[in-house]
Amino acid sequence: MKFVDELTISASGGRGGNGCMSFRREKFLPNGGPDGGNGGRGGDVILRATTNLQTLADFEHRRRFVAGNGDHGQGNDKNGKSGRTLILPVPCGTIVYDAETGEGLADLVEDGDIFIAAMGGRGGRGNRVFASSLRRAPRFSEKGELGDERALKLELRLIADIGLVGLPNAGKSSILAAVSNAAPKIADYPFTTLSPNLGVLFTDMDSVILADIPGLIEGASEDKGLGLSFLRHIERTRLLLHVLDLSSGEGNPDVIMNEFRVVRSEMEQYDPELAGRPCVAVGNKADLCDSLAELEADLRARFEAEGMEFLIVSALAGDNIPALVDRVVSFSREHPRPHSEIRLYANCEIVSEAETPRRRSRRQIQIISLPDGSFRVLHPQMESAAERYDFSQPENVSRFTRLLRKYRVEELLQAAGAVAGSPVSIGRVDFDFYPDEYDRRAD
Ligand SMILES: Nc1nc2c(ncn2[C@@H]2O[C@H](COP(=O)(O)OP(=O)(O)OP(=O)(O)O)[C@@H](O)[C@H]2O)c(=O)[nH]1
Ligand SMILES: [Mg+2]
Repeated sequence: MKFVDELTISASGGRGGNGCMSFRREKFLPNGGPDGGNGGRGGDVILRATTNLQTLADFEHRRRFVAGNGDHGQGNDKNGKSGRTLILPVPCGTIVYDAETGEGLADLVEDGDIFIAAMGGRGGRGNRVFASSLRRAPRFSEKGELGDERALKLELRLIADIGLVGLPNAGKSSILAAVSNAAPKIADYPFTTLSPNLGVLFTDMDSVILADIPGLIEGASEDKGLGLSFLRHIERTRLLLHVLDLSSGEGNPDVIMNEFRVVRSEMEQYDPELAGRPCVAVGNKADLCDSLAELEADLRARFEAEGMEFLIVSALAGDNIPALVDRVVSFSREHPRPHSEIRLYANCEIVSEAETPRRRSRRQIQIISLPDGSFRVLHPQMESAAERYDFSQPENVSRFTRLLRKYRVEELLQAAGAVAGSPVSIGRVDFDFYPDEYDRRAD
């Protein structure tokens, strides 16, 4: 399948159904009470990360997503049905940006992480709801709200623990195939790999994900070969394996070191931080070398001088592959996967299409920490409360604080890394985070 790692989609939540204005009509009941039901909620458009996808290619053919509208309320106390929610699967590692402002909205890292791309509108209330002892026959009802409409830029940065880099034909894909469950295309010509491959190395405890990307050549930063854009897929790795072909220059260490430097300097052009990432030099095709011991000692000394580890293997013959596997596994144990910069901390619960209007209150809170150090709280009820409350009235400030406490927003923000003074936004309301230590002391 074609590899696509960047595109823009549009998502519209469904419209809420209108509330109904109606009065009960029965034979011996001339003045029946109001019985207009509420409109149903519009459906949401939700992005959900899955390990079953490795590209955004599915979005190439369809970019506009509209969730279902809520049904209108009816007489006889009938509430309208909620609209259909659309759940769009995206690969793990998809970062969601607002396409207009470029603002980071979510980073869907783990399998099952979700982001509400566009929320459906609320249904209007029917006249039955407005009846009270003073107003027995309300002759009005509400219309449904429109759903959100948003343009979102999706960018994929694959999630992997280990990244394989090197010149074309060095044997990166062969190494991936030797250590993991992947079966990438391998052939004796450069640029066999045209898009990233992921492979999983299963250990008894956990699993390590490796990413193999197309080879880099001199001038890749000027877009020669396949360019540097695939490097974004190893940006989230913690260890790089720099694969070298030991048969280059008939086993001449100068040639091999030169090839190493070429790839290194291209990576540096892309991101100096990437060039500083922990890296093991892996000399491959050991089976082709005549004076292997000599070459190995020579190269080891050179890499050690650079402060790098060096290993020799033969992906084809399987020589020393277990040692490489050990190295990779022990590294990823010692350096567990960190949270990425923009991350969801608590996920929403997904409720199937047959949802109740009360569903909103059951949604869990999502906290997104953004690269600029600010935080965003996503939760329908709190967002709408933040809009409704007039914060110039102190009573409302304390009501809102109680709501935040009820949902344990403070704890979640702290878990997400918020410190005193961090900017936080809820819906369209911005404030600075100050954990309420004072209140607690008073308790
Ligand atoms: N003799 C020998 N050949 C190898 C070894 N490892 C890989 N090869 C061969 O080298 C060629 C290139 O291998 P690939 O794994 O496709 O190389 P790559 O680095 O993924 O290349 P690109 O995808 O083009 O960047 C293939 O013909 C492999 O069979 C090895 O250990 N020994
Ligand atoms: Mg390859």
